[in-house]
Amino acid sequence: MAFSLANSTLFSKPSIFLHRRSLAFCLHFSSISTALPSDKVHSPRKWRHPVAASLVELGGVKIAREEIVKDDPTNNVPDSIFSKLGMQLHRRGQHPLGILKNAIFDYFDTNYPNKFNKFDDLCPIVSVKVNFDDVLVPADHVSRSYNDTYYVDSQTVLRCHTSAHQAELLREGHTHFLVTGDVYRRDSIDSTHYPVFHQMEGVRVFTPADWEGSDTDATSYAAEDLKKCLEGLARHLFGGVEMRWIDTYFPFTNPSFELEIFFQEKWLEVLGCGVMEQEILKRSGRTDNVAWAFGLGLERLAMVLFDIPDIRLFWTTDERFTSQFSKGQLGVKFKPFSKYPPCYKDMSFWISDSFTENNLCEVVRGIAGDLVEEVKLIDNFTNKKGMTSHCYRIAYRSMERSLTDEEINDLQWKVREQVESKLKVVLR
Ligand code: FA5
Ligand code: MG
Repeated sequence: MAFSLANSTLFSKPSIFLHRRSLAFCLHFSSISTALPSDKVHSPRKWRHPVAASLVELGGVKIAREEIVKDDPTNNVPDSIFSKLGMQLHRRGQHPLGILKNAIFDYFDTNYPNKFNKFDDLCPIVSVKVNFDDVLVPADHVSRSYNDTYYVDSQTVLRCHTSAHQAELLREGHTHFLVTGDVYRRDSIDSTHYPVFHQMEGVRVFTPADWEGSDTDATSYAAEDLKKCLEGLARHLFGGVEMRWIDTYFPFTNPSFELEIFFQEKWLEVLGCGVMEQEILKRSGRTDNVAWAFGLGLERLAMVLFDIPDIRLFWTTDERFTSQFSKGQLGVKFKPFSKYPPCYKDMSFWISDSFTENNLCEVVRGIAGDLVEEVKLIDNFTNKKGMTSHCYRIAYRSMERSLTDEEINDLQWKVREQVESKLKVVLR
């Protein structure tokens, strides 16, 4: 199940919380950043099992694989995730995410000249405190669980949202800022969810002078300004597009909203936002102020903007994809290269109490990498003895080539083996 920071309770608690020294190397802001070259390997083997580098450079700091991927119960970061650290797709001017980021910057630069400070290389390895506590995420919130978040150790996570930087930047005195970065979540597998994606956070602080002239209260003033700003951004990016506001809940904003855009015959959630909880402002020494904040899902917006049908495509180095985009070109529509056939494999098993869909997806991704297109629950029943059976359908499909039966059977056998041994389920 995809978690959203809108959810409010913890369904599965992590079993062990050892207290260990947390990583200090990256918990400050970085200023230099080097995007690692993505591997240009096209052979099926490499595509399926990306070989993780042993070192990544984040903000000028070199971090060894052993610091991030550990055989330790307080760590749940797999190699496939480590290999994405430092890629910084949002900093590549020719990449759809970089093009989109720059278009959003243009909007803010035009409408609020010299107002918004921009940060796009803050380190994604952050403390539990800044990722959750500082933005008032309750102790029992589902997003804190090991099922939903990648923990480096019990006090350190791969940020699950760019909101992790809100409080720190406010404390440093920033009142208008945009933070772009890669974020990490254990999540379900389908065309709009990926365990690494990119967000842009926006925050604007108002002082009493801003709203006192209007005939509304501070909160309504900020909420109205927020919606106006984001609707303007949507018009800037899309021209005309069908969209709607949904009321929702976030621990860090009140009121809170989500914006949805109609895409591929469905409503697609592209951002969360709201009026910042007063407590966050108070703790940063801004008792008399109000603020709005938003968090955009860059892949989701880019999918609509460029007509990109599958979120995995953002990570491909296939030139048939990358050559279709160029710096500053917003209006381009992606032309799919030939679509290769999917192959479906069903798998039924009796679940155990500790079974979760995110754990299943992690196992499947670990084996099939980006060859897995979707993992979907298609049947679910409980028998008279109280045993629950799940049937999942796994869709395998490469975006770059046809897969052979042998290759898929091989993957599926490995999945079955690991699902049984790692997830403690009984295959039927
Ligand atoms: C948040 O992450 C909040 N921090 C957003 C926010 C910021 C709200 C500031 C209020 C104030 P949420 O979990 O809904 O909210 O994610 C925000 C956006 O990220 C979603 O709307 C969606 O566009 C994108 N997103 C979420 N999960 C995924 C995923 N697995 N893959 C791709 N995009 C995703
Ligand atoms: Mg959401």
